[in-house]
Formats: sequence, C-alpha cells, structure tokens
Amino acid sequence: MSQTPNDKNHRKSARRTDRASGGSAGWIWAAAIVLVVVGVFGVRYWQLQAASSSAGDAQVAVGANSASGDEPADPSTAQSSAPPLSDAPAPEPAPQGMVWVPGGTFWMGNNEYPDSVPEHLVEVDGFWMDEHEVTNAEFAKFVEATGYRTVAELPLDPKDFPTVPPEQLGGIKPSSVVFTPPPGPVPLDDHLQWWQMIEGADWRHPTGPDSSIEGLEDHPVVHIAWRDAKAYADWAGKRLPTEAEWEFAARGGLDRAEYCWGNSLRPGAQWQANIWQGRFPSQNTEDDGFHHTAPVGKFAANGYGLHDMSGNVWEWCADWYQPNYYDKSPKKNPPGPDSSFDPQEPGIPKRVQRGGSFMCADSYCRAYRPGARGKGDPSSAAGHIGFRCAKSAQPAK
Ligand SMILES: [Ca+2]
Ligand SMILES: [Ca+2]
Repeated sequence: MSQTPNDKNHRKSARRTDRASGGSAGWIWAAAIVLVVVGVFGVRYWQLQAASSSAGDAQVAVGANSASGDEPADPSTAQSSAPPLSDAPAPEPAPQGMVWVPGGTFWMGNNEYPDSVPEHLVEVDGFWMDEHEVTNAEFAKFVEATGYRTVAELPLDPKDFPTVPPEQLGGIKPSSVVFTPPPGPVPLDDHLQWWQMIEGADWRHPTGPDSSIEGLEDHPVVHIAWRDAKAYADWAGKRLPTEAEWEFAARGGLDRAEYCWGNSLRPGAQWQANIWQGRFPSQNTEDDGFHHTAPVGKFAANGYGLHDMSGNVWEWCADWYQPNYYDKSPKKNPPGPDSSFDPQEPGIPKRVQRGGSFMCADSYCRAYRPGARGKGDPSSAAGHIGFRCAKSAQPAK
C-alpha cells in the first residue's frame, strides 16, 4: 500500500485512530480506510451532482424485449429500440441456488457517471447467477470445509504495505472497516466521520468483536475482500461474474431503466431494495424495514429472478477497474482490462464492485442503480461489502 494522496484526511484520521488504537500505526488504519472507502464512495459527489442534472425518468427508454435485432446508433435517442435478448431456455438443470440469465445484447453503462460512459452495446452469453448474495450460512460451510481465514482475520500482510517497516505491522491486530454512524449531521466530504477500523471486526463479527452472526445466518456475508470472494467461488465450483455479466443480470431484461426493477423508485409505494432513508449518515429512518443488512431475498426479485442486485451489500466482480474501460472494451463478453488503474489512487490496484449497499442514500450515494460502478482494493474488506457467484453453462456435448 502506498501513501495515500489525501494527506489532510490522512493526518486527521491518523490522530483519531491513534487514540482509538493506542498505537503509532494509526495512520496505517487511516490509509486502509481510505483505500476501502474512497474506493467505494470517493466518486459519489460528482455522481450526485451529475445525477441532479438528470432529466429523470422521461429520458429512459424502457425496453420491452425487441425481436428486431436493430441496434440503435445513438444511445441518447430516447426512442431507440431495445437490443435483442435471448429467450433460449437454460441448457441444463439449474445448479442449486442459481438462476439462468439468458444471453443477449444490452446498453451497458450510465452516461450520468464519468466512469460509466459511454453507454455502449455489449453482448453476453447466457450464464448462471446466484439468486442472492452469498449468506453467512453459506460462507460458514466454506470455512468449515476448508479452514479458510479471510483477509480481515489475518495479520496485515507486509506485501500490502511496502512502505511500512514490517516490525510496525507486527503489532497490529486483524481488523476491518466498520460503519460507525455519528450522533448528528457531519460534512459529507469526510467519510472518516462514519468509518472506523475496528480490531476484531470480521465476517463472524460484523460490527466489532462483541458482535456475532447468530441470527444473521440468512444475511449476506460482509467484510469480504476480493480474494476471499474468489476463494469461495473456486471452492464452490463457480466464479465471480464479470462486470458486464453483473450489469446485464442486474438490469433484469429492462433496457436502460433507472432501477433494476423499472423507472419508478417505489412502485406501489413499496421499497424495492435495502438502501438508506433519512439523513445520511446520522439518521436512518429504516423506512424500508432495515437498518443494516437485510436477509437475502426480502425484496422482490428482478426480471431474471435475482434478489438484491440493488443495495443490501456491494458485490465484487471479477474485473480489474479502469474508469475509461468502456471506451475500448470488446463488444462481446468483455472480460475487463488486463490491469487496474484508478487515477484517484494511482498505484493502488482496484477491482470492480457493483450494486451499492444498505448505506446508499439519495443524498449521498445513488450507486444502487444498475449502471453505477464501485471499486476497491482486492485486499480490503468492509462491513458493507459481500459478493455472489456466477457459473458458465457446460459446453454442449
Ligand atoms: Ca435500509
Ligand atoms: Ca447487492
């Protein structure tokens, strides 16, 4: 891990975390928080500003699936026809807990977000997708079978902190980043007001060492780093979805819709996802019924039968992150770039995250919409980051 470029926040948070941890390594905590949290939220201000200038639902052409095969030339043309989707049946019986996402062509991206432009046509083959986020119960089976220890449960790896003397890392206990809401309103440009690195926080202790997942067996597992998600997927005989697969699946067959379920935020006055209501980050009215994570599947599935593609927890994708990848990505089954580059933190590798979380408030983060992108250091975890798996269909014999 290199020195964070955000020196002002860095020093400020170092003082705070020095008090919290009682050690000289507080700045390391701060750097880690910056890595995890800036990765997810650092771009939200310009996203919000861009979103506020949106003309709203009227701009979005909802596609009944078109059989025409005509590809609209201009994504800004509201009346352009929807690209074709496959209605081919699943080629094999469904793996347990997975649903078939038929292949097709779709408009990927969202022109409101600078790293999600341009909206562009992408074709993906059909694939299997976990019906819901991986739960604590499912992750527990993996750990029981393999003895796997997540990144958050391990001492800091000197390879992730090349500028820090190893002897300084040795005294730091395993930790992860936990949402710690302030008692009142705080400036929204300082995420360290509501994030803290907590020793003993991990997937079994989602809010700190005194917490547990008892009673949360059907909630999504959190404090999952990318390499934890990859390890689980390998064990399960699955894989992480590509970013293109993830977005195709999230859109549920709708063409450029605002949300995973359509163009109305609350059809029938019903919340469709576990996000945040109230004044973020100090006031959570829980209007959708959930303060923190929700059990998977509590909200209606999208058009492909997938739950919580919007909100609840962020989900890791297989791809490296580059903000301008859509300018050059291949049209068919884009695998993501060969390497990562985030100009906000050059030198820090990032993988893509998608879908937003229970912390997405319209006043701060609208990344629960299907075209929005997130990113994170693959060696970092936090209390709002989980995953789900995909699987390719078996080749025809
Ligand atoms: Ca909620
Ligand atoms: Ca999710």
